[in-house]
Amino acid sequence: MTHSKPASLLDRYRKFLPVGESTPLVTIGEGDTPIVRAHGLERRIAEAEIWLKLEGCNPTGSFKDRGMALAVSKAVEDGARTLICASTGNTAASAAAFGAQTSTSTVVVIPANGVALGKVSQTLIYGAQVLSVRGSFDQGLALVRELANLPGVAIVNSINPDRLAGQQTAAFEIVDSLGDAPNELYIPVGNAGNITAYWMGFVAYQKAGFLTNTPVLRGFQAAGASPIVSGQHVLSPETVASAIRIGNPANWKLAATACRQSEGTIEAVTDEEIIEAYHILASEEGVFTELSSAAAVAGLLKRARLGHDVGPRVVCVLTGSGLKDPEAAVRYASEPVEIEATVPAVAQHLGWDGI
Ligand code: AN7
Repeated sequence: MTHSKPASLLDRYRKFLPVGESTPLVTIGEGDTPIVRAHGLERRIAEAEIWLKLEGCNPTGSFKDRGMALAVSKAVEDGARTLICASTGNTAASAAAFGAQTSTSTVVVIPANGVALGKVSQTLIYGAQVLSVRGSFDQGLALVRELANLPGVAIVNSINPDRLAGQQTAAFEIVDSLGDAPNELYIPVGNAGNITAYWMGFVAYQKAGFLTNTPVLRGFQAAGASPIVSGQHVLSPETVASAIRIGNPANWKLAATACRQSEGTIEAVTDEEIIEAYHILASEEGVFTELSSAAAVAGLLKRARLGHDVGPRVVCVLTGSGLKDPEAAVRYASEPVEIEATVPAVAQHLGWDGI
């Protein structure tokens, strides 16, 4: 029996992407992530059909692998010797994985405080050079923009248009799965690349005749890191959602335009609301997502609670895996209980009679 090699993400959607005959289609197995019905959320928001796009199921545990596949394919095509990025963690891990796979050296700049442990450890084990700078993500990105001018260095942050082009594929997959676009798309916003890419993807698919109406974009920043909501840079962004602790988003203008064209909104959710949504996703949906991803669901619950019309069909983009940040889970969940390894001890602890 012969098996044909399944097409990679970039190959599947190549006619929508800037790839040519000579572009090596690098892949680590990204894309084709599950989309599941959110029955727990639907019990809370009766009027809506709610879906979760599980981007944490990408190989490095976040949505970044989609755009990184294209950015690194193009960088390799152009002869880059070094990949460089600033990151709150997920971009770093993804760049490092693709760097390893293509034998390209990878340099990542992370803020010294507050990158989740799982992201740092992944990035290190893939073999990247990790530079922890005394400063914010925004300062790291300013530094990386300067270094990217050196010959042979490719910047793989979302200011690289190939990142956005590759990330459009998530929008394509949602339409392919549901048969049309949802009415609303709920998504966390940090550097504002992903929301921009989804919009590009929906618009491209509409032009191709694959969907009837583009969705309304509902982007959410953490309240302590919400420059797009306030209209002002945030010098010292603060939130438990470390991935979106960003005070001056690189794609601010593009995201604002996308949002306006979709007749959508970018709003803020508090850390308390994010943690509540994080718990609900885990305990009512069986989906362990990272805090930043939970911001989208916090936004959905908030809009419903405030009496806004939601739906009728909604997709929430869960951008990263909860396993990235085990310390958060331990902090916000209850501790394990230590007992003797006997049946009576178990029965006593659980309050089971008659054992
Ligand atoms: C889980 O890794 O900026 O609005 O350097 O890791 O496209 O920035 C991560 C961002 C949402 C926000 N969810 O996406 C980085 C980085 C998760 C993330 C976002 C990020 P953008």
